[in-house]
Amino acid sequence: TEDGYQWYYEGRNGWWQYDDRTSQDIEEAFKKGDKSCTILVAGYVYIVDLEQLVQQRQNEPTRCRRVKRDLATIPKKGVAGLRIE
Ligand code: V3L
Repeated sequence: TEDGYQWYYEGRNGWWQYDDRTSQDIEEAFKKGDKSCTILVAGYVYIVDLEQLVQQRQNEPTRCRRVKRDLATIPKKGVAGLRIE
């Protein structure tokens, strides 16, 4: 985002940055004070719970990952599954 923050979801041993568009959508919901935000990932609907700070696939609550808002400059695994190397 413009103020240098991004949204991340948890991987096995680090954090993945959301793709830019999704990160912007989550940020918009966050700034509005929404409790949750619906996103689409590879054809699946996920709910980002902005109070619990988790994302969950709709109707599949076992598919749950922590999420966080942090500086764009933190170490990360990559963006939306594409590794940085
Ligand atoms: N953006 C992109 N892909 C996602 C997202 C998202 N917000 N959420 C889930 N997936 P689940 P390591 C992740 C993918 O939670 O080695 C990473 O992006 C998810 O991809 O059970 O464990 C990597 O590509 C997974 O492939 O619904 O850190 C991959 O895991 C699939 O959706 C491995 O990362 C099911 O996730």
